[in-house]
Amino acid sequence: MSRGVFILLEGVDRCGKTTQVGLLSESSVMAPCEKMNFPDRTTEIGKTINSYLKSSLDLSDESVHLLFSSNRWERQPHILECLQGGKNIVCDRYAYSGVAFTNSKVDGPALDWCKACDVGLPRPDAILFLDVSQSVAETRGGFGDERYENTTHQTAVRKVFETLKTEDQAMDNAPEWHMVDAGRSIEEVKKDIEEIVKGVKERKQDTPIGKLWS
Ligand code: T5A
Ligand code: NA
Repeated sequence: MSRGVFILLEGVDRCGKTTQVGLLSESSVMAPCEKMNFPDRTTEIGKTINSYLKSSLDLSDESVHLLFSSNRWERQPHILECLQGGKNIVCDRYAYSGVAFTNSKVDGPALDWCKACDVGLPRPDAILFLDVSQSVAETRGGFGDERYENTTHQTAVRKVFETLKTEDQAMDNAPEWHMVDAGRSIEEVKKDIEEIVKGVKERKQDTPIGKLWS
């Protein structure tokens, strides 16, 4: 039996990740599929993260970064169980958002420090980066409601994602990166994503499960 594949959707706020994660998880291409998202606001750690994002709690940059990472580690056993059991995973944000949103802060922690706490997590097989211009993202529903949703920070976040992509592309064992033009209709983006995922399954489902950034 082949293992499940681990597909990660990343991007700036309001790029349409949650919409596309939902559609992909229901697509026959991914069956059987488990849908995940980070932060997972349902756990005790996730509730603290939620208070921070809603600005009802203040934490140092380092402290909240480690909580976001811990929120992924608490799901590590379940992720491995799914993949080993032949279940595909589609995930809405992961360590890449973790590093991008912290390192992009003014005088934020260094890139290597940000990456260190996520080294060794289950490695996604592919990252589908939903690429949408900042001006389009800001016209979409709800932008500006949470802590990081302002133009300056989002622009800095994009730059860190670019750096992470470049670093991954220089590594032997890293997820595949696919840039998806997310400025199109929901249906067009969905079709593109399904085609990419078919290829990822063919290439990855008979390879060992990897560890992130190692
Ligand atoms: N964060 C996260 C960290 O700092 N560290 C970490 O380690 C992690 C994991 C919350 C914040 O946490 C930060 C990053 C975030 O700032 P979240 O819970 O994922 O992260 O919440 P959001 O990212 O805020 O989710 P978004 O609001 O960004 O939205 P999505 O998922 O990108 O977009 P979606 O699908 O909800 O769509 C937004 C709107 O656009 C419409 C939708 O209907 C919706 O109204 N839409 C489209 N409209 C036109 N054309 C399309 N193609 C469209 N696709 C969707
Ligand atoms: Na957001």
